[in-house]
Amino acid sequence: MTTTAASTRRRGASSRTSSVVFVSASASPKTYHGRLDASGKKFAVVVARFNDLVTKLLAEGAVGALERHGASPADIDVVWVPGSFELPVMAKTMGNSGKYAAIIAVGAVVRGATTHYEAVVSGATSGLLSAGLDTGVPTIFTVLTCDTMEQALDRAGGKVGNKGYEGAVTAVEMACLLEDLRKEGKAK
Ligand code: INI
Repeated sequence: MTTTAASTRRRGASSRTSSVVFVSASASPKTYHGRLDASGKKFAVVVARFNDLVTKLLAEGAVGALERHGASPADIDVVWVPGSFELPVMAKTMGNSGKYAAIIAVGAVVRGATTHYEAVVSGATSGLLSAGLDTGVPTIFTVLTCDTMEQALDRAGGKVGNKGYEGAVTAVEMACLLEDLRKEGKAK
């Protein structure tokens, strides 16, 4: 927007109050939005086997979303680990391979079924955050943390959608954003 003495007057200010003319630069910021194009990129879906009634559905949702956005099935690796606590080490080591545009970590921790709910949740949460930060590979947190199995199933293709699908869309968006920024030397 350009501010001139005339426009200041139109807004009701006296022309005597200011003799300064402000002219702002008209260039607009360059804005980046992640495209949703998974073609030509490799993705890993790392899935916890614990509560696999739920995680199988989340993983299917994730793979479905990747393919729907253009990923070739041959470019998707699905790796099963014992539980959510094991997700971070796998995400980190696979991320370090440099092969993947993003990693989707899938798990389901259900409070009712365990006394070490907090330990598993906090290990998975902080571990996956560190994995992403350490590798620079978007590491998507698709670990359900629910009070009951019913709540988990609701989020695995039930009435609250499929969080695996949503996680994979986030992965594609982040992968495309980083690709675009790296092309311009704006991200490493
Ligand atoms: N792992 C889960 O992914 N979800 C759970 O609900 C869960 N519970 O209930 O204990 C769980 N435990 C296993 C854990 O992730 C590790 O595999 C185990 O502690 C060995 O490191």
